[in-house]
Amino acid sequence: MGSDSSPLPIPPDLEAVLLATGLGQPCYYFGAIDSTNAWLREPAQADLPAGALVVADYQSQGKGRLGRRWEAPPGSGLLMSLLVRPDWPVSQAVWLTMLAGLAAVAAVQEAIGPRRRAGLKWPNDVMLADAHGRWRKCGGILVETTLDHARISMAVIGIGLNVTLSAEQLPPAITPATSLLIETGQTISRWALLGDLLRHWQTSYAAAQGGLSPQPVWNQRLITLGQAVTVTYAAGETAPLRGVAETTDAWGGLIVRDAQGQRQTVNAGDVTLYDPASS
Ligand code: BT5
Repeated sequence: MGSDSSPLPIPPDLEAVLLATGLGQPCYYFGAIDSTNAWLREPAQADLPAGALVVADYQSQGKGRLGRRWEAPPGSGLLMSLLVRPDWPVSQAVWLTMLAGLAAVAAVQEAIGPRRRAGLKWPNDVMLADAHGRWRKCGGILVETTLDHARISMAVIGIGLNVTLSAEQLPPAITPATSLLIETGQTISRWALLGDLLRHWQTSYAAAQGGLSPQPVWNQRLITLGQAVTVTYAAGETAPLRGVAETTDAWGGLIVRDAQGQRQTVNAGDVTLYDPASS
């Protein structure tokens, strides 16, 4: 698929949202694609301007981190990628994940109203509390950067949110999954969600362009902080780390106090919130 599939005319209700926000210019809409992130990174799209947006109903090879997959049935979620050209030093790349997470969680919270809480799980999961207050994953962020002399010349901000997936459609996952429909019983418009997300992104990205770090606000939305956690590393290369997640550092690393009272910084890994009483 990918370069073989062609964009379709933009559905009128998506067009209306884009016109109302003035964002997502130009926008490419696909019925099916391999991955919205991969499409924006193809050489054929190299000259697209910052602000270009790709939206798909279905991805045959939706990407997660570390070669993992993002699975969603056709039309069940928001699958989008936004192109930005921040020209920031590479050390600021994590700001993009923070800004995307903050925009996604704000849009989700607005869409579901006060009856459920939305939050972020370090480093890139969008979470919703179920009826029992247990956190479940309703979305994920994948930021892919292109560097030029240690500066970010281009970044693709990929966001997947589960909107109308039913319980039967949820993919099996280490972090239990959910959707906005499952938690609220309501069918929320993907495009309205996209509009809110783009508006939040625009405001905080502009502030970050002016030098304002999103990290303090991100810390406030991280459900991980103050929790007992288990951190596992890619390919199980190191023994899992257990401890209490205390805060994040300026580079977005998670600072965990281990059982020996030592502070360890985790820069990449998967976090499970765990109940110390049950282990
Ligand atoms: C992520 O990776 O959570 C980032 C997902 C980003 C997806 C978007 S969709 C639009 C754009 N285009 C792309 O190709 N990708 C982006 P990670 O933290 O590695 O989590 C991946 C894991 O989440 C998988 O291994 C599954 O366990 C789980 N998972 C897969 N699909 C899911 C879903 N729909 N809902 C909840 N969990 C899911």
